[in-house]
Amino acid sequence: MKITAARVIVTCPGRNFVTLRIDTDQGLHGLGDATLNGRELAVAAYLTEHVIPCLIGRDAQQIEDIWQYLYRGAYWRRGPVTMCAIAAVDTALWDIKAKACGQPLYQLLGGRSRTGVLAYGHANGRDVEETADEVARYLELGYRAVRAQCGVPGLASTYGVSADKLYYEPAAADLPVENLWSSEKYMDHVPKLFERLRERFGFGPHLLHDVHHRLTPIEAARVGKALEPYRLFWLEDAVPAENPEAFRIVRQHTVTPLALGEVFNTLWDCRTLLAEQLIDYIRTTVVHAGGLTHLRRIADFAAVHHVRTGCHGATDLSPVCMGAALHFDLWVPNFGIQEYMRHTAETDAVFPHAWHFEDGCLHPGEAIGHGVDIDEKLAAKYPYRRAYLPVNRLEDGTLWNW
Ligand code: CS2
Ligand code: MG
Repeated sequence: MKITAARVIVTCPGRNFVTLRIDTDQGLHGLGDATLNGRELAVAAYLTEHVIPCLIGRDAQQIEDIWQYLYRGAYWRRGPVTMCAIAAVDTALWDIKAKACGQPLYQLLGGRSRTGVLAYGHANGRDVEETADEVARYLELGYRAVRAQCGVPGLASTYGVSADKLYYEPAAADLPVENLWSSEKYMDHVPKLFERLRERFGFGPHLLHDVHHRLTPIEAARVGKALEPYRLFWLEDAVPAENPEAFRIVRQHTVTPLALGEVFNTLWDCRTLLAEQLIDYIRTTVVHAGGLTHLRRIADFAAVHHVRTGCHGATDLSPVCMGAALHFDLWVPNFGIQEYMRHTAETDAVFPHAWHFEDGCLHPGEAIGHGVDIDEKLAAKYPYRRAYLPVNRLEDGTLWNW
């Protein structure tokens, strides 16, 4: 089966998405997500200028060889742009292979390992009570796991809190907006949020929280300890992850489960954290970690060290990524949980898909391939619009982690 053509589709139904389509001489096509929030055109160019010319004429069935060719053969390895591009090719080729077999993708990975994919939604509010009301709404929607993010008194904004309650899109059009941050104010406030949530909802629902890279190791240890009475499912991105040794400090001080890795793009980024069991959930996902071929390797290495998966699933990961991730989640033996930030109706119209949400779980469906397609005519109605993620500063102006 030869690759005859490939093209990049950039569309912006409310936010930018980059999709790779690969066509073959047997009339089958596959799709892969190549969206990197705020750097979309970098990946689009990498694919168009440097990857697609090398794909034409290759055997679409040789998924592994093409992965190795694009990774080892590029010389300049790793990094979010390169690995997003490889992920898009890999996902499209798995989509094609499953279609050629007439099977839903999860069957090619090893079949289902569970009845459904436990998902978590995103409750957020300006203050504790509004956040608690949003948690109640997600529980009424059938979620059994809810991430809670709350405004911090004295700060005009903080990560994860938005005007729109069902959709969260941090990227703003044109140039980066600047936010102000105070770790002290945050650390004083966050235990109050979870004390209230457990008081109102008890210990039935899984509660999660995303620190979003903003604390030092000892601060993260302090927050982890302070949250222990509220038994979080996980505390995410407590510390920026370039220095994995930082988590040796956090781990010594708290039994609050730790999640990390949505910004990682290869197994080598995760290796120390997994080998030393410094975390409990690995957040790498299909679009940013080299596709299904590489994500399976990360999951297997994690499984050896009792670490479970918790794939990133924010609005800026397209429905193509979500579709492929759900097939991975249904198969992967050391599954933990899947993030599920809903896409808007505009986005869902551009990307018709087979998955659905029911009883707290996502289900990929039985369509062949990963079950997601793209309406290219509709996609063309939404031209690219430059957008950036925010930039964060401390109150004295010091540039900080967003
Ligand atoms: C967040 C994301 O979903 C999450 O856990 O960390 O919203 C993240 O901020 C965005 O994906 C960045 O593009
Ligand atoms: Mg996160």
